[in-house]
This record gives sequence, C-alpha cells and structure tokens, in this order.
Amino acid sequence: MSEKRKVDANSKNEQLEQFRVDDQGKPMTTNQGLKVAEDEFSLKAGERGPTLMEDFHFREKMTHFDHERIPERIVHARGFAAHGEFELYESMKEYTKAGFLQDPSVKTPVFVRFSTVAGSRGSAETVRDARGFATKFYTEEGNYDLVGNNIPVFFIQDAIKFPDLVHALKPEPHNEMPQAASAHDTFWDFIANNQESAHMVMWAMSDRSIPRSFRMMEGFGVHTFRFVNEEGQAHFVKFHWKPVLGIHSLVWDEAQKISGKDPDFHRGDLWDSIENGDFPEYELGVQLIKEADEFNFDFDVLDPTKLWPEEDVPVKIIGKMTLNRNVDNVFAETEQVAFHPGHVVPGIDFTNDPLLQGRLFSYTDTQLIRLGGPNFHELPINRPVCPFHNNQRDGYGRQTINRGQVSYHKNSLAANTPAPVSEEEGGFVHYQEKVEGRKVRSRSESFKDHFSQATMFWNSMSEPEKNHIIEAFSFELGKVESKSVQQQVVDMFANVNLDLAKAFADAIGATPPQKGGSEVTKSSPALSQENTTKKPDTRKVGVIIGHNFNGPDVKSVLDSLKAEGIQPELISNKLGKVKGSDHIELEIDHTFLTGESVLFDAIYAVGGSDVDKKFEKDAKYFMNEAFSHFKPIGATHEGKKLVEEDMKNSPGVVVEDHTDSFTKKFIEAISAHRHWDRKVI
Ligand code: HDE
Repeated sequence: MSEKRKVDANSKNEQLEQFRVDDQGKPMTTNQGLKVAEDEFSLKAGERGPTLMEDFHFREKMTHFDHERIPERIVHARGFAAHGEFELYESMKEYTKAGFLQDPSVKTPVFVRFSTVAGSRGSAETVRDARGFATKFYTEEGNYDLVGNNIPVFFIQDAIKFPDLVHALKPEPHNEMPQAASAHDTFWDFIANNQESAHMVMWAMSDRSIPRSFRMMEGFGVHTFRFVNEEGQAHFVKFHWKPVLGIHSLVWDEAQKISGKDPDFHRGDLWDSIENGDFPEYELGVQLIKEADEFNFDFDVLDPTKLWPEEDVPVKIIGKMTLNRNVDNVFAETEQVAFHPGHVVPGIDFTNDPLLQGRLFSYTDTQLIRLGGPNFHELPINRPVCPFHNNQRDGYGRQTINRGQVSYHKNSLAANTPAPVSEEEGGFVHYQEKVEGRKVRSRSESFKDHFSQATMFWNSMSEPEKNHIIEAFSFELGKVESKSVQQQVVDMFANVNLDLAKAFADAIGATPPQKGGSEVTKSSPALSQENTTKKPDTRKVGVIIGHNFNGPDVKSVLDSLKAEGIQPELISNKLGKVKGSDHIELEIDHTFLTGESVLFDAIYAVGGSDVDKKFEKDAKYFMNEAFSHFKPIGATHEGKKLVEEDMKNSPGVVVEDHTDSFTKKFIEAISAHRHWDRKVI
C-alpha cells in the first residue's frame, strides 16, 4: 500500500516542470486552444460601428483580465520568495523522528517567502517593520512549514488580540494613512494599552526592523514547538535561522530614502544575488529544553513575548538552507504559496502557546478567501512532493481527477481505503500531553512580566544601537498627534529603562517619566548586531569615476575587490565608457541620476582629471550622504579631491594612493559594514 517517494533537492523543481509553459514563439490561441487571427481589433459592425456580443475572443480576454487580482494577504502582503534546499549537518534522531531531520545525506527542497507585515502589496520594502521569514520544506512525509519572523518574540500573548493589533497597525480606517508604517496614533495607542507588547516594540524600534537585506537577517519560529522522538519523548524547541553573512541593518534616514529611490530594494537584492550565483545561506539552529525543565526558567516557555537567551539555552546548529533558484512567475509561486504553522510532520508538534493555538485556525481560513476555495493545496507551489490521498472532494477549481466509486471512510467497496496508518507506518499521532483545566478566559500569572526581557534587550545593545532605538522612538512618537498617547508610551517605557524613556520624552516634548526604571541587569550579548559575523562578500560599492583616471591602479583595485566577492558598480555623469590611462576603458553602470549613495554599501571615489564642476558637486553629494550613513568610503588619485577635509581622518574613510595598502584597508572597512564611531553632525 505504501507509495513512498524518495525526495531529493530537485524533487519540487521536477514536479513544477509539468506545469511550466513557454509561450514564446507559439501561435496565439484562446483558452480553448482555438488559434486567433487578430488580437488588436475587437469585432465590430462596420469599422466605426459597435462591438459585437459574439466576439468571444474579446470577451474571454477581458473577462480573464477583470479577474486577475486576488485579495492580498491581510498581513505580510508585500513579499518575495525563492526556491532552495535544506541539508542537515547531523541526525536529530535523538530529539525528533521528523524524516527530513534524520539523514544528513538527504537534501530537502524548500520554498522561502520573505515579507514586510504592515504594508500593502505595492508598498516600499525598507520600511520599519518586522519581516516574515516563512519556509516550506517539501519532505517525504508531507509539507512542513516553519512560518516565522525576523524578530523572536511577538506583540501579543493571545491570538484573540491579533485582529485588534492589526487594525491598530494598518493605515487608519478614516483616511487610510499612513501606508506601511507604525508611526501613527492607533498603533501607539494599542501599544500603551496592551503592555505585553513592550519586548517586541523594543525589537521593532531597533535596527532589526530595517534590515540591509533579506540575506542578512535572522529568522525565528517564535513559538515554542515540540520535538518528539521515536520513543515518544518530547523536548520543547525553538527554531532559528542564522544568516551566514551575519545580521546587518540600514540606518533610518537611508531606509526612508531607499523607499523612494528603490521601493523594490530587498527583492532586487535577493533576485540579483541568486542570479549572480551568490546564493543566500542560513543555518538552522534549535534551542532545546527538556520537558522536565519546563518550570526552571524565569519566564514561561509558552509565552510568545519571551525568548530563551542563547547564553542560557545554546543554539545548536543542525543544518543549512541555500536559496539557489528564483521563481519563474511571481503570482503563480510567491503569491499563491499558502503557509500554515499547522503543516507539521511526525516528530514536530505544537505546544499550548495561546498565540500558536490561534494561528493554527487562522491560516487555512485566510487561504480560503485569498485563494478562492478549499483546493489551494493543489496549486503547483503548494503540492506536497509525496503522494496524498483522502476522501476530500470537489470545490472550486478542483484539479485532481479522483477515480473510483468510493469517497468515504469507512467503506468495504474499496477495501476500506484510503486508510489511516499506524504511527509506525508514518501516521501522525498528536503528542499525548495530559491536559486538565477549567474553561477560563484569563491570562496565566506566569505571563504577566512584560518588561524584564524588554530591559534585557536594551541592556544587550551597544551604544550606537541604543541611540538608534532612542531615535526610532523619537521619530515614531514624533508622528503621533495625541499628546495623551505620547505620554502613555513614555510612561510605559519608563518600566523598561528610565534613560530611554527620558530621552525620547525630551525629543517629543512629553513630560519626562517621574517614576519607573528597572532592576534587571541581565544582558544577552547574542542580541547585539555588534557581535555578528562581518564579511565583505556581496557588498555593493559605488565607484565614482570620470575621464582620465589612473587606468592600471584603478583596475587593480577593482579586481581585488571582486576577488573578495565585493561588487563594484561604476557611476559617472553619463552612461557609456570612461577612458583611463594605458588605454583602459570601463563601462559605466549608473549615472548620478540613476544611482544614489543609499543604494550602495560603500563608495570608492576615483574621479578623473577631466571632470567638470557639476561632476564634482554631484560626486560630493554622493560622498557626503554615504558618510552621514556611516558607510565605508575610499578615495584614491583624483578622487581624493571629492572627500571633504573634515571627513578625511574619520573611521572607515580610507584615502591613499598606494594601491595594495588602500585595497587592504578599504576591504577591512567594507567588512565592518558601518562605522558608528564616526562623528556625524
Ligand atoms: Fe501570521 N498570518 N498570524 N504570524 N504570518 C499570516 O496568513 C496570524 C504571527 C507570519 O509569506 C496570514 O497566509 C495570526 C506570528 C508570516 O505567506 C494570517 C497571528 C508570526 C506570514 C496570519 C499571527 C507570524 C503570516 C495572512 C496571531 C511569526 C506570511 C496571510 C495569533 C512566528 C506568510 C496568510 C507568507 C501570515 C495570521 C501571528 C508569521 C492572516 C492570527 C507570531 C511570515 O493567516
């Protein structure tokens, strides 16, 4: 009876292949396959007459167009996705029987969708927001979805509050403003009146919510799940994705400017990296707590507003995911993919986290409206790569042609099949947790500490990170009109840290908090981006260059940067070629009009002896902006003139002509990402 199918890294791709169509070079037909003779003019009674009802080609084309749009996701509407594979480093047999976590030689195909939460489908990507990080593993035992965020905790503790949270966060209903932003009255009113949000707000106001790239952010399963092994023993588990390139962020001013200059900044970055063969990689980590230790922590393991400090519960790295293929069609794949935290496989189970419990209901429900009916699992992107059989039938858009007379269980006419199978044969059996209790609507006492971990997060930040948090609060609350809401937020965050609350109270003209402060001194160094991996790989350097540059030297610098995986792109006043000495010519990628310093990680000024005043002015603007965003700046030869005097001795600014020494120092400066110790006024 068993139809076991061997899954390998290419299984999903092979499955998708049967649905792919190439239209290029083919005759045009209607959807019925009829060849079309004319597609520019509708059928009319006379050249200047009315269109005729019998024009089936016009009707079909227009009707299909009229129905092209589906409802966008209520949250996470703006997203971008890619295919890839997951490889396991070591068997997790001891903890879970999940098939894809047993054998390190097996590669599991995955599909990952990254998203912002608040904005609508066409909104900008570098807004201040949490990012979704949803992974579908197409395993031999069915699809397993890890539907996480780039922040390890959530705003609320109970799913019943999710509609309220989202109503408060989304554009305000009376005027539908602001788009893709939390900097408005209703959001902060919700926060002040639902103080369990304090910890996540600290993350949202930190650099974590303005990532440099989807490739440079962590992912978290947020909830506590259960691993269950073959013997039926369970561990509590939290999931982490750790980006191999480290965790890096933009600065707020830069993020806002990118929103205008390139609203597709993050998807472009992901797309290009994959096209260039710089495949994004993330290691999968798990934190494990024995069931017996459930109550040995100063937080409740079921509370989704709490993380498990990595110093207390180490993250065990168990595998790596590589994203190596872009989608063929964004609608068919990225838009129609349907994730669900309830898509689990044997060996992975739920806990009673009340946020998770509610999510288990919401995701199927939302797909029914979004994807138009109960057959969304048949869409190519959602199909498991293993066989699936049951007695579910019919509904809009049904594709499977289930043969036979029987569509019910139990039966005798089909030998009582399809039949449930035992746990030993792979049947999913829910973890038999003993549950007992009165039916109550209340919050557990153990969920009532809303501030300790918010303070721990603050304590863990470096000075620059703390300043960014203060600036973020000052910006967001500066946009809030209600004085009362502003004051409530100040008073709330006095419970996290008095200096923080005083600082942004001052910036927004609120009354400094009179009482508050926190006794918590604990910090978790793993939370600071200061301690992350720093590498130059895939960093984009804007090279400002004009005619008559030093050919051999510049070519040597550019070659060395490329050898380190850095991507130089050339900027000048015009497209075309620039000429240097020794007959070296280089092709320009951007002009000062189409390229902006905010779109680069670093700037290298080469200049040229044959550039005019306007070139110098545009170049200096570029350089000054990059400087104020703490970016590495390099200058050699004529480019040195483009660096303002007061910038020259600043950290991360490398100005010299000796090519080898320059290159070495500049690459070091690029690896550091940003130079926060620079004085910027
Ligand atoms: Fe979601 N969430 N969520 N969420 N969520 C959705 O499902 C919901 C929560 C997350 O790229 C929706 O298909 C409830 C936490 C991601 O397609 C919806 C609650 C976390 C995505 C929904 C939460 C997430 C969603 C909207 C509180 C991090 C995008 C469209 C109980 C662990 C997935 C959809 C994608 C999407 C409900 C809270 C992550 C409405 C009720 C916590 C990454 O079903």
